[in-house]
Amino acid sequence: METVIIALGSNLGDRIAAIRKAGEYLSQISLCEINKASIWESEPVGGALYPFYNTAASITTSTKPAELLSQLKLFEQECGREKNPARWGPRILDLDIISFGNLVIVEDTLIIPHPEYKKRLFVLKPMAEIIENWTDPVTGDTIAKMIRFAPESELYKTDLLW
Ligand code: PH2
Ligand code: MG
Ligand code: MG
Repeated sequence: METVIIALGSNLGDRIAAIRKAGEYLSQISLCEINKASIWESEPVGGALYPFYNTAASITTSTKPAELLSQLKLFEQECGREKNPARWGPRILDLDIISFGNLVIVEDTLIIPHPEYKKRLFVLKPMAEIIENWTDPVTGDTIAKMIRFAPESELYKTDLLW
């Protein structure tokens, strides 16, 4: 059984409804009660255009990483996400595996820890709320350190519940 950190994002349609639906789904597939970070409103980073709601959750699973990835992709589509969306296009729901226990995986379709998360405050700040003591299995860096080095971007914690 492993603890898996999942980052959630939505910048299209009823964003809070999508995050809440994802929360129910993650609770269902998790073997133990899930930990949920706050919902943060964040400015779009990269080529994305509309503001996001972002958060993170930790779940526990005995499912293999590739299998979990396909389950999450399937659920994104069930929530109305297009199968092959444009890279920076708006999305109803994005579920990214950030870390999977202390595993390090580099495959064509799956890289763990997530290749971009260190640069993304909208991932790191929610993560820090739920797994403060976690360290990156490749670099040994703490979340606090990664937050110090991440490029600036605007985000604030909302009081929305999910
Ligand atoms: N996701 C992206 C690109 N840019 N910006 C914010 N603020 N939040 C995201 O979740 C996000 C993004 C690609 O998945
Ligand atoms: Mg993403
Ligand atoms: Mg994704």
